[in-house]
Amino acid sequence: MKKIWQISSQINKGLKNKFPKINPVVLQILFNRDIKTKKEIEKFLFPNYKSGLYSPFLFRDMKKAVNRIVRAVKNKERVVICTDSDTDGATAGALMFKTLKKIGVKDLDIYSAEREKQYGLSEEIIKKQLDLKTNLIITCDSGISDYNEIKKAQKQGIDVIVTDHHVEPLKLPPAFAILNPKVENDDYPFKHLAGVGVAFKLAQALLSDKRLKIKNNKAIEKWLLDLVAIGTIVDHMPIIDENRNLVHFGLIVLNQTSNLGLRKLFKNINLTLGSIKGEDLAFRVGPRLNVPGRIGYSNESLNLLLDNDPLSVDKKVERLEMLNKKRQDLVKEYLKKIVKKIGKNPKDNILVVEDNLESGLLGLIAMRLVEKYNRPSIVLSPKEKNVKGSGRAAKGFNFLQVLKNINKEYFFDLGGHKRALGFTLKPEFLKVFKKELRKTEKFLFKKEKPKLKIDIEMDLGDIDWSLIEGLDSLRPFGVHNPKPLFATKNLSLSNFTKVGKNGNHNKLLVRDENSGDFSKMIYFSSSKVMKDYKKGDKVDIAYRLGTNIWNGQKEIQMTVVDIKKS
Ligand SMILES: [Mn+2]
Repeated sequence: MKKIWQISSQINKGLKNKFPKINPVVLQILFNRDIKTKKEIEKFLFPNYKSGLYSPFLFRDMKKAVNRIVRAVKNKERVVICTDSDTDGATAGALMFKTLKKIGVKDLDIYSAEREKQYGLSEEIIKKQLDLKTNLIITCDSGISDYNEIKKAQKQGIDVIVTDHHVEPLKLPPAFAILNPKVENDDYPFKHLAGVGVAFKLAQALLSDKRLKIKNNKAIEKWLLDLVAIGTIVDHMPIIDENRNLVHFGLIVLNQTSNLGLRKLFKNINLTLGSIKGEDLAFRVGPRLNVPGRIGYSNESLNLLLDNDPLSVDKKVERLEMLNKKRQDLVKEYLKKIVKKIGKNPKDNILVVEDNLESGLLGLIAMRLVEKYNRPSIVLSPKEKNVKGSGRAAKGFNFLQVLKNINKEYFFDLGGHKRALGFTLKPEFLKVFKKELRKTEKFLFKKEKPKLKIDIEMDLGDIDWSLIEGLDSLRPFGVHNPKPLFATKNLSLSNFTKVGKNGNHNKLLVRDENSGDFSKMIYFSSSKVMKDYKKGDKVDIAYRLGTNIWNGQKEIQMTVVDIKKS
């Protein structure tokens, strides 16, 4: 699909003169990210652990939660953690488990929610905890929507502390305490913490509690940050404000982590401690830690993060690798089948696909359909007792508006935001749901070409090591702080050759006519695109900058993102 390039408007000379020490390209990128004043720029370029984190006691119920947990330690109560099965849930659960152990909770257990059944707490778990005489349940990355289960627990004498970051439901659960920055009457100043971020704030408060007399509490706190970095990036939280500081310091900790599960997982996918970046977490580590929640057992990633036995850790890492491969194969196979069914140019504005699919993969498949067909997509998997569904859309579309026109009685559960939906339908309403969905699409859908946001147009001669260093100061990249994208126009395509095992990639040699500079670029998965080009063509290229080690030599690597004829 051809993309429209949107090049950010250029900053003026006055601004460049105001910040003479900052590379003007870096300044332009900061400006594009809406970081404009001296104070904002300094805060962004120089993460600070002390001033960059808010006090955990800004959460409305933090004091209450801490007091309750301190009491549980003193009275040797039984405490149970309930968490979600994805990466955010697993890291949050592991972080909370380690913290509670450190502060002296002896009778401690932990559960991951079975996604197949439902998110968060279940009646089953509550019943079991009553039998086991549990006194306190702490939820991680979940709980805010579990009104009935929490009511039941509280009624029968189990206190529940909810730590979550999902949107406030219509009715807040009657929990003992709720820690969730998204809850409206909570004044916590930063709204975009991950589930693991909220768990970390509780850990911070607990470890600093005078009554618990924790030695080296600040060091213990910092060693938890590897988990925070992973959960925050993989859960697609905006890497701004407090998250930027947590992830910045989290990556420093992670690159010297003592967590055996992480060390072996990294090693298995050729990530070297000392050089692991945010992108590695997003694209390499994340899929592997997410996969058990999709097609394996819900607690597998959590167990890996808590395991200290080398032999069993090896087995767990191998199993994640196997599951990840299986996940890739399944998605490929499903997509092939679906694409065959709906053809090349479907007439529907919102794609609705229905098939007997693994429910943990629906979101991934919907996302691929959005990429392929450039329209909102909903994937349904009808089973006898329920119909699992997942929707994805590109920027500019709003599922929440779609939902306004659909009866909520059709659903067992429903959650999501503008561009992503997850739900479970009651099977008897499947037909009418699809019908009502069709009615909404007419007035909601604007077909637009996908856009590519480009930070700055440059000459090839502008690229040097000082720029690469400047770009590194913008790390960690992630949501709301994407890896910078550059464009150079009117290049001569001097040569290009197929590379890679199957010749899928291309190596390009281009020449800047103005300066006479030559540059090599790599263009992944480009065998189809490059068929339309020949040597000598005039081209515009959008690319990213990074580094690569080649024969022991560090070199600047330019990675093509898009190419056009000039
Ligand atoms: Mn989460």
